[in-house]
Amino acid sequence: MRIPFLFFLWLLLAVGPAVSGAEPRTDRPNILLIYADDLGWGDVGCYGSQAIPTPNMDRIARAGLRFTDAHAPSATCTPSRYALMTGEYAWRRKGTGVLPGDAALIIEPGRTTLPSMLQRAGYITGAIGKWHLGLGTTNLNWNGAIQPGPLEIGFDHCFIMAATGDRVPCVYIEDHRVVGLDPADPIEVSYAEPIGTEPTGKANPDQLRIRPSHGHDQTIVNGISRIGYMSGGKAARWNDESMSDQFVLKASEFIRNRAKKPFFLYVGLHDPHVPRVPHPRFVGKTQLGARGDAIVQADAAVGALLDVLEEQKLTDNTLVLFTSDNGAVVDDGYVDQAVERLGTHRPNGPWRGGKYSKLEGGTRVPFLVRWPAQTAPGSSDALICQVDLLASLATLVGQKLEPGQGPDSQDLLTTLLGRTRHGRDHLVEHAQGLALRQGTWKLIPGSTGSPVAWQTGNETGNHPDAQLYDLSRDPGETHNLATENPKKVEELTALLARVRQGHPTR
Ligand code: NG6
Ligand code: CA
Repeated sequence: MRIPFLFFLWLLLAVGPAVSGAEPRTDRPNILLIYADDLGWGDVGCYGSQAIPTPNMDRIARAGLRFTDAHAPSATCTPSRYALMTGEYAWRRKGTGVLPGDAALIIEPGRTTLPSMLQRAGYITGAIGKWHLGLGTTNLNWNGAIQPGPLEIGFDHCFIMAATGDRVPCVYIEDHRVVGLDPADPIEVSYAEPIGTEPTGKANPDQLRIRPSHGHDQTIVNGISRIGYMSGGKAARWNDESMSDQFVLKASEFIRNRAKKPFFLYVGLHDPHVPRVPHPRFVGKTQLGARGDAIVQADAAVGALLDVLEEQKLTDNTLVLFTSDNGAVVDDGYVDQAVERLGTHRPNGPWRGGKYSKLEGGTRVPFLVRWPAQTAPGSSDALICQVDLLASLATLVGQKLEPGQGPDSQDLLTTLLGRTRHGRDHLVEHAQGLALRQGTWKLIPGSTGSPVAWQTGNETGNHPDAQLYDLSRDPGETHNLATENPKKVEELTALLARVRQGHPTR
């Protein structure tokens, strides 16, 4: 009896922690997920951009895999990030559209998320940069403890902006507190009524250094009018020019201070989202004005993070993922020379549409994967989506997902690591309304709604008639085959209806 008991004890000590996930396995890679904001497929050198130097993004591609048919889950930020974190298509849930800066957290604490799954696997997890998934519950007091937020859905640490660069409150939040807040100058935020006595872009255009082209005419912070009103918190307000450096600094600290555990670090870059206010050292680095220069700044941030991995001797065993939350937009609300100086540059590459669009440019984004210990360099045309990261990384770290967890997330680990070219069978693309990809077929059901997204000039893909494209022959979605091929339209319409009705895609 003694020997089996001792053997049992040994088994428990040796295997138990690995099974329960309490102790990290040393063979698991660190995971660095860099998520750019509004960066288009065609903006990156290794995807063919000639006008914007991106040597560091290209550096990831040189030693890794470059995906050409990878998608953000939606054509705007909040729903893409929601799906990335939860493994569920955002359009299944109400309230997952672009959020105001004072929105409540839209992911229920306790739910299985990308960070909570990795936490369970023994990872230390951090979120730095853009959040835009809401904070707190209703009527959040920005001067107290800001929760629930990232820390309640699986991150051990965070340093974030609440929403976007163009939305108030223009302050950083570290864990549960606004950074640098003077209690004598409390912050108030409103998206309904003007608040306090601060100048607005609408009433005081003379005080602006960048004019809005549409919207963006409320409280002025750092010479730029934003969406929403805020008052107070003067000492805590961010400086747009140093935002990228600030995120790099915090992300670098996180990597350097990691405990003896593998880490998962999510870095939401702000660039090249509006307002585009790169640090002076990047101004004029391209001929494209602020948008091009902001991409050079994003590239420098990527380079700085890769350098920290190098310095910490973590390059070989860190899985680096680099992608963007939606396609590109040129005029997204400020007059910043992006339109005038675009020249022949095509921010969305060969794809039609862009941010806000059901056409390919809405969601087809750069997607790079590097893990020198495991991936051979190359490129892949497999159809993949960021919603798949939850299930794929769960497999990587040996975590099981129950059927309801990450219901739309498919395990494409072998695809991500370049061991197969096989990706998804089909994917729902989401902007205002849905579209469906299956193989190289693309269906956009007939829809009302504007053909162009506000004053951005980006085509939305809305049209009263159904559109059917064969991307293998017509990547630019110019030749509608719907009348020629009604059977295909019917087949894809039925498949979209099944997925929409909750047919699990995992
Ligand atoms: C739009 C804003 C746009 C941008 C976008 C969200 C106006 C007129 N336009 O409503 O500037 O902020 O929301 O972008 O307000 S995202 O990348 O966060 O989805
Ligand atoms: Ca975005």
